[in-house]
Formats: sequence, structure tokens, C-alpha cells
Amino acid sequence: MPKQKSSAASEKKWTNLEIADLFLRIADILEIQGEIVFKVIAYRRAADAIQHLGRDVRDLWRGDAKNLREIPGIGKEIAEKIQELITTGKLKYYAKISKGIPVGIFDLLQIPDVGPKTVKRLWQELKITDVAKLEKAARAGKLRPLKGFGARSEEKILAGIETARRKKSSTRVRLGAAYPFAQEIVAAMRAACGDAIQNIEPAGSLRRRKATIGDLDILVASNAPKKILDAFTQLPMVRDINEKGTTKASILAQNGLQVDLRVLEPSRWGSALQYFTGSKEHNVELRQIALAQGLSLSEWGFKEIKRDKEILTPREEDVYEKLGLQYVPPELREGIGEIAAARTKKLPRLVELKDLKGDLQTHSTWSDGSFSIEQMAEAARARGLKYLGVSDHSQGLGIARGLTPARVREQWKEIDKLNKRWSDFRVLKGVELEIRADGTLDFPDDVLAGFDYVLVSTHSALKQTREKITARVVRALEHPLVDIFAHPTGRLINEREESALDLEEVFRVAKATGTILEIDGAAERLDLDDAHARRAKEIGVPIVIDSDAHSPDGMDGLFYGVAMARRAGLELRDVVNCLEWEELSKRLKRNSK
Ligand code: DGT
Ligand code: CA
Ligand code: CA
Ligand code: ZN
Repeated sequence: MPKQKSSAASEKKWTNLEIADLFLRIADILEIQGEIVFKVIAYRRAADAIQHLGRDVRDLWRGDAKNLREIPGIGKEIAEKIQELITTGKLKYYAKISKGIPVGIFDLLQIPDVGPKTVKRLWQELKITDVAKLEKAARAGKLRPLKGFGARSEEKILAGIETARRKKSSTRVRLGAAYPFAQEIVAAMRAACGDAIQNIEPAGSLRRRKATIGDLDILVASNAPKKILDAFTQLPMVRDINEKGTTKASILAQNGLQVDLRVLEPSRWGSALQYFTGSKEHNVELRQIALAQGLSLSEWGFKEIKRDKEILTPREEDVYEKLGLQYVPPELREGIGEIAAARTKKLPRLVELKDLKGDLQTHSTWSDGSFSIEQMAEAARARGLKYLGVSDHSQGLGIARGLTPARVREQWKEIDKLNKRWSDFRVLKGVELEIRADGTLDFPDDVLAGFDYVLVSTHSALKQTREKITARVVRALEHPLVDIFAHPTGRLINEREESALDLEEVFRVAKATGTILEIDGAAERLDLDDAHARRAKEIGVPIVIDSDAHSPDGMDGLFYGVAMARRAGLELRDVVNCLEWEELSKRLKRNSK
């Protein structure tokens, strides 16, 4: 990040979600303290705006608190507080107002239907400052004396406490965060144990590349389990040790993820890796097939049931081979028909990262990206891509500094100049064009005609009714100069649900009009997700996998996008950016007659 003050680098780096949470907490405190209402509302509005930004707040900040005021709902005072968080990692105001508030108070606010006003009364009138005390009081019928409370509200509160508990234990981590973290653990284990490790691999949902991960399951093949487990429980990222035995340990990492690590003999690697990769449903089906052949199958290997004789499988491929099945790639192991396909050797040949020849959704400093077109292009070239579509935002997206037609023409000049540089690489003139709330497009047709391709998306009015948002999108897809529909559902993992968009209808229209739908690989999006992309393929909709990168590192999004595509069973021929640009260009709606 070029414009960040160097002092900030060593401080805590606040994510959008964390900043939003802090502001919500401030609002709660203010309300509990009986502060004036508009101040409380201001913090809630700011939290909402930041949560739904869809990009790092630092990218908008660019070293100046004033820039933050472009975000609707953020005024001078709050903009300066965000700046303080970014540059110092702390907020003095929060330290001041939270003084003297018991920490348990905030847990009370997590209970459905228990708001700051109720909390204030529970605290002041009944001295209840945490969930345990509230639960006890509700069970003992001691809330009734409060004005407006009765037996019914006590029941409701007890049920609410249960709901809050369940919710708390079910937060799943995004693949984009869990995957690099797993790589870090593997590297740290290799550094600590060297030759004692014969094989190490993260299994479970991470290996299946699910969009979100419950916990990490790491397998190690080694003849020195004690050494491995000692090293694991002493890793710097360990916060707590849940459990440590002779072949298995489980830790809670600093980042809140649980990590289970199992050590096994190298001769059992194949069956163990297969078993702990799951899914459970896939494994159940596999064991039934084994039984039908007189074999039992477990993480330890096969056993011939009649003779009680063990058959070990050092390689995972051996497991499938032994059962007469085609090898099933981990991404397909969800128990949804892959085993039947493996039996008849009809599994798809899944698309791979190296099959991608270009990226059609990326951003530069011309809108809300953090790097120049030149830097982004060199980064794409270094990754082995042949073309990079620059798709900066259009004017309608003010908070992302969307481009006016005049700025677009300036950008084209820069791109033309850059393109003289390479014979083996090309920068494409793209745009991420807003579909306005009423379904009209953000640029007139004569501007749209000048791009190499046009990608459309929705960033506002995502709460429209199903009818309204579907009609809005369909209208855009029917436009002859619209080539791609980006991040179709608008979901942000753990932050925002999908819009009400009728995807079946969108798929139908996309196929009929030859509009391409996107798998956006940005860590928070993964949109289309695996299930939607699978359906899109069934219907015959062409798919593009993009990174939505705002920096060179952001191009890792291609990896996560490919992960979703593989889970969806997509092959090279289903993904348009596996084509050279010349071929892809001919397929675009605007160029096909
Ligand atoms: P997660 O952690 O919720 O994202 O999902 P997984 O798939 O990683 O599930 P996890 O961590 O509970 O277990 C890891 C793998 O171990 C799972 O994918 C398959 C295997 N496994 C766990 N429990 C069972 C079970 O009861 N039966 C069978 N057949 N396999 C199991
Ligand atoms: Ca797991
Ligand atoms: Ca686990
Ligand atoms: Zn976007």
C-alpha cells in the first residue's frame, strides 16, 4: 500500500467489519448512557455504510480523512475517527466512553430482542451485567418485577440466550482467509520439524475448497508423532490448546480458527487423507461401495472382511482405484452424484488455474484500485496471463470514484500507449458499469461502443423486491453492448445476503442473449458461488472467472474463483477466459452477428 503511513504498518489493521462492529458498539454504549438519539443513529448509519462498502476503507481513505466523507452517512467527526483507527490502530473516544462498562453488558446485547434500553434497565434496576446472571434471574422468575416484563418475556429471553449461543459457535471463516493461514501453518511446521515430516496436507473442507471453513484439519505423515505434536502446540499462532494426545492435538489459533492436527504412519497416508478430506456424505457412499465388495474402509485403510486382512493404501489414488472408481478431485466430494459419475468414468475434467489466459474484472487508481494500470498489467504478466481487462467503475458509483465518459476517454489513451510496449500481452478497455436502480445504464451507447467489452453490476438498491431487481437486471442483460454480468447476487460472505434476484430467469436470459455471467473470486464475494455456477452450466450459460483485484495481490482471486468453478464441475470449455483474447472477443455479444 503506497500511501499508508509507515507507522501504521505495525499497528492493528482494522478490517471494515471490525470498524463497523466498533461503531455499533459505540452506538450501543451511547444509547445505554442515554445520549442524544441523533448521535446514536449517526454511528449506526456509519457502521452500515462501512459494512456494505465492498472494498477496504483504506482504499477510499488514501491518506486523507476528507475522502471518507464521500461515503454516504459519514460526516467529519466519524471520518476523523476512522482515520485515527487506520493510522494509530486505536480510538481514544472509545476508550473514554467504554470506561466503567462491565464487558458482560455487550454479550447481553447479542440476545435477540434485548436492546440497549432493556440492558440499561437490567443493569441499573437488577444489577444484571452478564448473560449468566440474566439466565439465572429469568429462570428464577426475577425479571417479572420490572415494568413491562412478565413470565412470557422471561421465556423469550431464555430462548434468545440459546439462539445467541448457537449463532456464536457457528461463524465460519472465509476460504480467502483460511487458505493462506493453512499455508502458513504448513510452512511453520516444515520449518520446525524438517525431515520428521514425510507428508503434510490440510484436509477437510479447506481441501474441498468450500467457500467457508468451520475448522482446519491438518494431516501429517511421520514416524515421530511426539515431536510433531510438540512443535504444533508451540506454534506462535496458538492461543489455547484444546486437547493434546499421542497422535492428535487441537488448538485454538489467535485468529479464532480451530485447528486439528493428526499424525499417522506414512503407510496409511492415502486412506487417512481420503477420510479426513470428507465430506462425510461422500465417505458414507464410498464405504457402502467397499462393503459391497467385501471390504471395510476406514481412515486406517481397507480390511478384507472375511479374512480379517488389512490392505494399506499409501496413496490416496489407491483408495479410489481399489474400488474401481475414477479418482474424484477433492472439490467434487460432496456426495451429490460424483461417485456415480466416477463409476462410469464420467467425471468432468475440471478447469485449472493455469488454464486461465486473462482476467476481465480488475481496478486501478483510475477508480478505487490502489495501483496504476501499468503496475496491474505487469503483475498480470508475471502471473502468466496474456491479457488484463481494466474495468474501473462508472460515474454512478461515487464512493468508488467512478469515471465520467470524459475520464474514460483519457484512460483509453493511457491504455493505447501502454499496449505499444508488449507483443505478448494486452490491456483491454473494460468498465464495471452500474445498472442503475431503474435498470438504465450508467453510460450512453456511444460510450459503451468504444470499450473492448462491458461488464455490468449492481452496487446499490440491492434490497429491491425480487420482481424489481430481476426486471432491472434482465433489462441490462438484453442490451446488445452488455457483455458480462459481474458478481450477480451481490452477496458478501458473513456480511450481506444475496439479493432477491431470480437467478433462474437471469440464467435463461443470459443464455438467450449470449451474456456471460461471472464468478467473482474476491475473498468476500465468491459470487456466483459453486451451486449457482453448477446450475448456470446446466442451463448452458457461458462463465468468466475474474479476480476483482484492486491490487496485484488481489489477483489471487483467480485461484479462489477457479476453486468455486471446480466445485461447480466446470471444465475448460465452460469458462470463456480460458480462450485467447482474439477468440473470446469474437464470442462477445457486441461482436457476434
Ligand atoms: P467444516 O470443518 O465444518 O468446514 O467441514 P469439514 O468437512 O472439514 O468437517 P470436519 O472438520 O467436521 O471433519 C473433517 C472430515 O473428517 C470430514 O470432512 C469427513 C471426516 N469426518 C468427520 N466426521 C465424520 C463422520 O462422522 N463420518 C465420516 N464418514 N467422516 C467424518
Ligand atoms: Ca474442518
Ligand atoms: Ca475438524
Ligand atoms: Zn464491483
